[in-house]
Amino acid sequence: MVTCLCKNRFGMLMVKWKIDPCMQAIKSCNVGSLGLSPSLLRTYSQNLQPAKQDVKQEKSVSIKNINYRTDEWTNVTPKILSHIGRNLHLQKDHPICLLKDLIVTHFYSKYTRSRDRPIFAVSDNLSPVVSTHQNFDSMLIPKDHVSRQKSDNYYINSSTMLRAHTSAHEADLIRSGLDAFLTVGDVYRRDAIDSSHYPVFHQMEGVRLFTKHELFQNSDEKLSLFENGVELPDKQSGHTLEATKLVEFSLKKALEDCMEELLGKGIESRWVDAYFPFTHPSFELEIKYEGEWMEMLGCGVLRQNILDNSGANDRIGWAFGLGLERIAMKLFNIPDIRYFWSDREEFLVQFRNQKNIKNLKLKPFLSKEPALINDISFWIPNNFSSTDFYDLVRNVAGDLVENVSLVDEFTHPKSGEQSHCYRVCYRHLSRPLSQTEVSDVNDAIKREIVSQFGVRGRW
Ligand code: FA5
Ligand code: MG
Repeated sequence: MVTCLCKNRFGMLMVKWKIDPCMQAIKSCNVGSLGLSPSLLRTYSQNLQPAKQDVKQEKSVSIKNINYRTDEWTNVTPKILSHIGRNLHLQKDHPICLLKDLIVTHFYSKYTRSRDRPIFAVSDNLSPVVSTHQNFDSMLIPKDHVSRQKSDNYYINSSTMLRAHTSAHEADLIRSGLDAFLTVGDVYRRDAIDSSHYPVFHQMEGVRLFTKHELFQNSDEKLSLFENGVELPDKQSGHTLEATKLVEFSLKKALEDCMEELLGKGIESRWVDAYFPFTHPSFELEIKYEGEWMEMLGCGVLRQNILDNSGANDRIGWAFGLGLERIAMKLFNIPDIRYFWSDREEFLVQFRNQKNIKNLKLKPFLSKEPALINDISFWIPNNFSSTDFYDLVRNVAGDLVENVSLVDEFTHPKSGEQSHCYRVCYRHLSRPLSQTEVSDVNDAIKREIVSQFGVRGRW
């Protein structure tokens, strides 16, 4: 374990305990392997050429029968686009769908108005194709903010993208008049490759707004939601401290109750201060998973500008965004995020027609084959980001790769050229991998590095 300063994708530095990536690579090599379909395995071994991935060389890209023009921002790949429409959160008996239903049922039954009508509205079929305005501007993310980088997102073109979070729908849903809602959907990010990160995953967004009377429960006419104050670490300039504290309490209580309902009373969890451009104060909830703290969700008191811009200027509110895969991993004892995309019957059958979902634990069905590790070093091109390499690896090797970590960086003392060394950890899902087989995949990755990045390898 090492202590380090780390950032969430919205940029705030936080001191956290984090396992060294190198150690993580080695540690996760002991985790059980996954279920790839035999046909997919044949594809890997017979055809090591990556799918044609330069969508931007085409004039347009078609998604759900709609054509979008491409431009210099386009970086979606056919592999990523192939996930659109899978909608794991809508597949009956899929663990992501089961978990979504458990959370929705919890919110439906716990928060009701007269005659048991649920307070929260639920939407789970909004298109993942959104405008950059929805994904960023509507959530007050500045034009030059790091989280907009091409290296972190999948752009269809300069103004359209695959949503990077379900927060992309918040402003629209508030504008439509909703005061309390849950939104579930697939989100897309160029991110790390390891057991808890996948470029496509599922988030649930929750928002609840309060009028003055709802928040203070008509207790004291003198209390108010708003003031003309200054921003402090625990409140926004336009909010009173008492209103903020009540909203924060309501938010944390709602999430703690939900996690307790799902994962049981004894779970080890902790709140960590965080930063998001769209909430203040902001928090993340971490839960112990296999001995390590795993971040499950981000949340906070919504920036008042979002409510003002969406016609809800007389209200104050909270919002959260949680990662369904991470919670499902904890709930069902699923050791690796790639399982969710597995079409192996041994995996899916364990969730089918089950009654006691909350007590369901995945029974290991795969032998623990040893992982094979290969290091790849190359001179990096200008404007290179590690996520360019992660995308390339996913394109060539798919889910055969369990983990990739940057283990060394080197700058040539004379030429100033920089090189990166990545440790790629391979593990087959149902059978041992031979070193020859892995070498073939590894060589295909190297060929692709040279052709895509136009650089020299160091192998
Ligand atoms: C967000 O996406 C914010 N929109 C959440 C939010 C909403 C904050 C509303 C405040 C108010 P973040 O990038 O931390 O935050 O992602 C939220 C959760 O998604 C994480 O806590 C984690 O559970 C999950 N997550 C993030 N990246 C990945 C990934 N690559 N694979 C799987 N799950 C992920
Ligand atoms: Mg986060």
